[in-house]
Amino acid sequence: MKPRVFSGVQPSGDLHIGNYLGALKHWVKIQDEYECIFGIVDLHAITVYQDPAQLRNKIEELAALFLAVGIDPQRSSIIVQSSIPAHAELAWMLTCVTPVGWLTRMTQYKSKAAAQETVGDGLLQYPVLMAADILLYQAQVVPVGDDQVQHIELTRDIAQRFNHLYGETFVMPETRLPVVGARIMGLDNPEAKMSKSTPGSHHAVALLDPPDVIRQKIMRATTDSKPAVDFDDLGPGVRNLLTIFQAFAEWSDEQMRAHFTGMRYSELKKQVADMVIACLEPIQKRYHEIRNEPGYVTQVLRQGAERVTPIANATIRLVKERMGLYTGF
Ligand code: AQP
Repeated sequence: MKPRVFSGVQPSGDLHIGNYLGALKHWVKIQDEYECIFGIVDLHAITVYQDPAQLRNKIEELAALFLAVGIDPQRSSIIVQSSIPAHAELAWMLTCVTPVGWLTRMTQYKSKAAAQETVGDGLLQYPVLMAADILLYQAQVVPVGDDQVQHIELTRDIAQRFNHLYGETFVMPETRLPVVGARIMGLDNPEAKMSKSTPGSHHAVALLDPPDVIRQKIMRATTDSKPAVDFDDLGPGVRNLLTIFQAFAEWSDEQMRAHFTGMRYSELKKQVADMVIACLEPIQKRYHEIRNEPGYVTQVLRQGAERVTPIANATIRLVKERMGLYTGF
């Protein structure tokens, strides 16, 4: 049997090249090696307010984007988290074994809470729900970007604590990071990661941005006061642009040095924009085709839910038995 993978994306805004290079691009590549479950984690998205009509639309958009980047629904299961009640059910059971102190020290909680007027309890519980997503499917591997490493470590802590209290139940998941592109930074501020929820006209390149918009955003990217690329003294903005190019082009470090050393920043930006536009073009084309196939996305999501529900139900039953909850019928 192939080892199992779970990973997800929140339908919380426009999917950007950070999400793609940090996660989705690698999901596509591991589909033969693993039994993959890829989630549109809408219950996570509502930890901060989402406009209901927009959220519904974003869920479908994200499913179509999963397909457009190359997730194959015959080999991998694409699911919407809220269509499988076991995610929320297991999250509650795990909440009951998770010390609050583990949650209040999460970096993402601290930064997202700081941006809210009223902090919902869901924002604090977010990593427990993420642990439930992973442990529900007894996933061995979780391919994510660098910002999620702390949450997967917490998932392991929660699994360990549960196993200690109630007996061996959960498989211990491992984090899988991309070698290049694990943390793409904002184009406007290369000190902070590119994020769907960060405002700013040229903060992020969305996967569905038209070519002229992509070019404009990249040409405006923050660099530094030096004139040209010096690999021995790279500022964060230039490093970020080179990383974006390298992750899309899949070039070696040697190729990067040979090609970009001494290149003026305006030419670097032009070449990064060309590469991003060329790589996103087929994805965008496929995306529009998929959106024009009535019923296709719904069918994929239904098929995904049907495929994974038996796995989820088996875990819930096991956890109930372990905890002494009612399993009489
Ligand atoms: N900047 C990034 N560089 C590399 N990988 C990234 N990921 C996110 N940002 C970057 C990875 O994308 C996957 C999906 O992320 P998510 O939707 O679950 O939420 P997130 O990590 O919180 O991403 P965002 O874009 O910052 O969304 P918001 O603003 O809604 O919180 C994950 O594997 C993540 O590591």
